[in-house]
Amino acid sequence: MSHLVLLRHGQSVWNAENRFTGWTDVDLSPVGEDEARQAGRLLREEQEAGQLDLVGVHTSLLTRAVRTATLALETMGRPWLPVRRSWRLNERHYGDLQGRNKAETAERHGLEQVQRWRRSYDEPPPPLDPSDPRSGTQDPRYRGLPASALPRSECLADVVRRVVPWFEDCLAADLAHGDVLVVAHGNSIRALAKHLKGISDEAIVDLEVPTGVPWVLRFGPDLTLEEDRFLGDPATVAALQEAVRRQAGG
Ligand code: DG2
Repeated sequence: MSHLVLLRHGQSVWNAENRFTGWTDVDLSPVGEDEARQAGRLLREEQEAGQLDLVGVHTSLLTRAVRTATLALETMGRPWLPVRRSWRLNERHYGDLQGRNKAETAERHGLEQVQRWRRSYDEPPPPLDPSDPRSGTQDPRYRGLPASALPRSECLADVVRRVVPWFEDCLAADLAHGDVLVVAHGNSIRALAKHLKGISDEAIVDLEVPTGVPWVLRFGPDLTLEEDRFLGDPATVAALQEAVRRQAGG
């Protein structure tokens, strides 16, 4: 038996400003730092109750996930756990929407269109122009990737295509040795959960992942998913999920 803990980073400064973020590298807000520590406290309680014994950690290459992992591990008393990072866990690339306010974008394009860009499985947002300074081609963290592999916009199906090989090549082997924490993003976690829980293309539109709330998945032999639960008060978690759903309005 092993556990996978999926943790969306704490609130970022652009989450606080209700702006589409994607691959933009923004830091945690003070609220996000508190959420990361609170996630660490919840994980420590699981650990002390004998329900969890982390052997390793994975994060994206984005600062908000890196710092969330650091703060949570310090709080749970395991700052020494080995950590690996991959661009494959990055947030879905939000294309030309990156930097734009979600509610203002809904006023301009209509709420229905914005919700399709946010949640439909296969409709990517408008792409970034390759010459756009937001395209990140000079960013040293992606120097191992050919410029042609850097996304200019992604739908959730694109994220599934980059996350599933990472799960099979990297995470599945780790889970054979014990419990693992993955600190990532709303949509890279939705993509992973879609694969692990077998959620259909239609039903995935309803899955919302709040910031800073650990989501524990328990696996049996042969990586069969046996149970999954968010840590913390269920009513509070449901209210946080609803707040994410309504970020563009409605
Ligand atoms: C958010 C997700 O990603 O936004 O890119 O704006 O998890 O890195 O804060 P994160 C973004 P929504 O898809 O929920 O609008």
